[in-house]
This record gives sequence, C-alpha cells and structure tokens, in this order.
Amino acid sequence: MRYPDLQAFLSDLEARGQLRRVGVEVDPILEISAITDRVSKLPAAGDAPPPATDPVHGRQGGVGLLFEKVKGSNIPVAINVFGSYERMRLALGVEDFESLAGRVQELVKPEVPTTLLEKMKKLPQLARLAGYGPKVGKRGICQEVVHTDDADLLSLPAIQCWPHDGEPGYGGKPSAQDTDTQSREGTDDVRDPGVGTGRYFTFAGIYTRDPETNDRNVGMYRVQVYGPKLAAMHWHMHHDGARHFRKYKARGERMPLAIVLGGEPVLAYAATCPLPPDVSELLFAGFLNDGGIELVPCKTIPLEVPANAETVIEGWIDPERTLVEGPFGDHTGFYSLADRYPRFDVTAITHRRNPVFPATIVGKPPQEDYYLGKATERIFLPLLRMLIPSIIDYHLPMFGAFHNCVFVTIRKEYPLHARAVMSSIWGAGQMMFAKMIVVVDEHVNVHDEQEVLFYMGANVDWRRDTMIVDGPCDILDHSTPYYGAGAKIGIDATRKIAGEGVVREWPEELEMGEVVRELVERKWREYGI
Ligand SMILES: Cc1cc2nc3c(=O)[nH]c(=O)nc-3n(C[C@H](O)[C@H](O)[C@H](O)COP(=O)(O)O)c2cc1C
Ligand SMILES: [Mn+2]
Repeated sequence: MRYPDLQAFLSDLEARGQLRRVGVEVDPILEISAITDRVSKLPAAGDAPPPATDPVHGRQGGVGLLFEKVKGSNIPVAINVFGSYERMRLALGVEDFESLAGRVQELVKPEVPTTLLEKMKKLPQLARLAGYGPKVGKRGICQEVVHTDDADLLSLPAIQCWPHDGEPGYGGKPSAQDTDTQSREGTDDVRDPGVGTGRYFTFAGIYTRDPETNDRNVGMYRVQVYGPKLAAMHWHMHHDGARHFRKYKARGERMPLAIVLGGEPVLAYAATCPLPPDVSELLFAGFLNDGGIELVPCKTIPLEVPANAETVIEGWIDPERTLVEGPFGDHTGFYSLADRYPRFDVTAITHRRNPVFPATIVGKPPQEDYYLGKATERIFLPLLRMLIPSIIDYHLPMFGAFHNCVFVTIRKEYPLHARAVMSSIWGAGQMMFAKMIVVVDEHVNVHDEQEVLFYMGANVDWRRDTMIVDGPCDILDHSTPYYGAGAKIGIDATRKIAGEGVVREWPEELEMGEVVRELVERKWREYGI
C-alpha cells in the first residue's frame, strides 16, 4: 500500500497497532524526546519476526507516537513512525527491502556495464519514461492555509532533543573550522530570547535547486529555529544542499529554499538516501511511490514542493550571513558542537488545515534513523555490487552508528583483493565515511556480528592485514584530528593466500565430517539428551 500523505500513513499505522496516541499534555522541550528515546529501545510493536539480515536488533523500535497535546502549539507531533523494520517497510509500501532492491536492479540492469555514476545518471531518462518524474500541478493541500507577513516559526512545535542543544557557549566558542561549507564571513549571532534554546525541525526535507543545471535536490538536514522568521541550516559540506549553496554564494546570489514537513512517506526516506549528486531524490521517491510525486509552485519563492505535504516553510538563504548553530545531540551519541551555518529568512509558511508535525530524535542507537539506514543498506546492495562486483553482501552494525563500521563479504580471487574492495568502498559516495571496514570470506554470515569478529580475531595479523588511509570523514565524528578529515582502517580478515605477505601454511577450519554428522543425526533420540 502506498500512502498519499503523512496522515494516511499514521491512520494505517494506528489501525495496525503500530501507533499510539498520547493525549496528556507534553513539553516539546526534552519531554517528547525523553519519551521517544525510551520507546525506541522497546521491543517492536506487532509480532513480525526479525529479518535474517538483522537477527539481534531486528525486533526493536517500540511503537510510533502521536502527541496530540503539545505545550505551546495546537499542532500534534508524530515521531518514531519510521522507527522499526515493520513501520519502515510500511512507509515504503513493500513486503521486504530485498524486493525493492530487486526493482532497483531491474531499473539499472538493461544498460551496458559502465560506472555506477553513469548508470545512476541514466536513471532520470529511464524513470521519466516510466512516469516516475515529479508532476507540477496548481493546487495542493499543503497550501490550504497561507501565512506570509504573519508567518511564525514559533507556532510550530519544534522540539528540543537533548539537554545542551542550542546552549550558548556550551563546548567552547564555535570552532571556526576553515571550510567553505558554511559561510564564514557573517557574524550575526542572533538568538531570539523568546525562542528558548535548541529547538529544531528534525524530520524535514530541504528542497533546493542547482543554480547552473536547475537540478532539484532534497536532503534531510536539521534546522534550528531562532525566531518567528529566522532559522539556520545545518547541511554538511559533503551534501548536495551545501554544494548548491556554494554555487549561489560564488555567484553572490541568495538561494531559494523550502523546508517540507510531511507528504508521501517515501519522500522522507528519499531525503536521507545517499544518492549520487544530481540524481534526483524526487525521481527516486516517484519510483518508490510507483508514480510521480505531485508538486505545486511555492507562494513566495521560485521552487516547487510536494502538494501533499503537511507544512511548507518558504524562504531564502543569505549568501553571506551566518548564525551560530548547535550544539545538537547527534546520531553519533555525542553532541556536535556549535558552528557557523547559513541563515534562513522565512517568507511564508503554508500548511494544510489541521496539519501534523513530523519529528525524530537522534542519539545513541537504536533510534528511528537506524531503520532508515538499514533500509538503505538493503536497497542499495545491488547498486554497490554493480560498482564493486566482488562484494557478496555487507552489514552496517548498529554499534557503528552508520559510518563507524562496515562488514563486507567477498569471494576472494587474487592477492590483496580485499584491499581493492576497501579502496572501492572508500570511493563510493557516502561510503567514503566508513571508518572501519572488515572484509571476510563469502562463507561468513556478515549479519552475525560475533561471527565476523571471530574471523577478525582468528585471521588477522595486525601488521600484515590492516591498512590505514587518510580521507574525508563524517563531520560529526569528534575523534578525527581535523574537521571532516582523518584516518580510516581496513582490516582484511579473509583467509590469506600467497602474495599477501608471508603466509605460512593456512590450516583448515574445523568442521565435522558428513558421515559422523549423519550418524549423530540418526541416533540423536537414542542418546536421550
Ligand atoms: C534523521 C536524520 C537527520 C539528518 N540530519 C542531517 C543534517 O542535519 N545535516 C546533514 O548534512 N545531513 C543530515 N542527515 C544525512 C543526510 O540526510 C543524508 O546524508 C542525505 O543522503 C543527504 O542528501 P544529499 O546528498 O542530497 O545532501 C540526516 C539523516 C537522517 C536520517
Ligand atoms: Mn542529493
């Protein structure tokens, strides 16, 4: 089943026992977050078995939540609604992620083998043919109510997730990291005293267009609220929103930008997908939705936004002026510290009558984002294999919080093959952030973390079988010596062969013979055990 909008999704979740309404009044400052954090760690609602690809953690996630009475706003907050395997599958309208992965493979297969990037670039033509491209119409529920002069971000129930979020001075002065992601020049550190600190939109799609190619991008970036018409945009330098911004900045132009809350549930997922630059998230969402996403023109800026969204915030990013954004309790399990980020000035807020406000929190896993990431892990396997055919399967363990750890199985064919695979992974889009890659042989169950660690312990000589390389890192990683740059390790835990350094005779792994196993199987009852 595919849902036309967030509220249709919520209704269906409720009918399936996957959503709980909370009628008692709650505070958007920390209380919603504390409840959600606790619920995320509960067993998942329903009795679906854990997927084979996540046997240990596959049954967590509690229930989706709808807070009906939020202090200071008349808009209800929906949270953790993607926060389990079951709800993630429902959001994408699939029985399992593998079938979707199959569809992705079908879509890119007819092409002659070329690079992944070329393949992905062909996606638009292919997909438009099949009607997956966005369709611009005239009217949408997202504009049932329009506020321009009276637009007020503070009317929305933006949440504060962690205690030090937005706390001025926490963790020292903004680091003034010398990168051009953010605009460095501006110094207006505006905070509206009426706002409180650290209130964020945490589950919004950020819509921008490339000023040169006019390509659309949608990314999920957090937005800090500073006042009725003022916010800051936290996009990482490696992401497409920041890339678009750099282009506008170089041209000395302000950038139109829309913050979209709600719409078809596939949109929120697509906004988190590590698609290559210039591969449209809207097109991908249309593909997931099995039909193009309907858009409507914004009221005050030259952009189009999903017609079925709950709420849309329109405005401009200033090319020069910044705000001190953060700190923010992040998906790493630590605070990302305050820094300068571009300033967003609101020109309009449009919404449907009686909107719901979608939110999420990130923090120590598992949280809702774990399931978004796991969906991507499965759906992108065929694309990763197209780029790096030696990969059989991979697994991003929960403890790695996405970027810290990747387990990979390969069918090893030649000396140092595992190293080639590691380097390829570090060259594959957002996989470049992988801080530790462990490569094991095909017969290892890569989703069984104990089994992978067993081979890492048994098969690795730390001097011979590891490699440490420098490269771009997740900017949220507080351990790197530089902002967004540091070292990564590749660990070759495969069986070693000639040509991989000194290899003494490699013993066979223990396994019972067929004959004795059959004997024991046959006599099992007789033993009386
Ligand atoms: C819950 C959640 C919050 C996120 N917050 C941010 C953020 O604040 N800034 C950012 O740059 N990326 C954030 N991301 C990651 C991006 O959404 C993701 O990497 C996406 O692929 C970026 O798309 P892009 O390459 O089109 O920019 C977040 C992801 C999730 C799931
Ligand atoms: Mn993108």
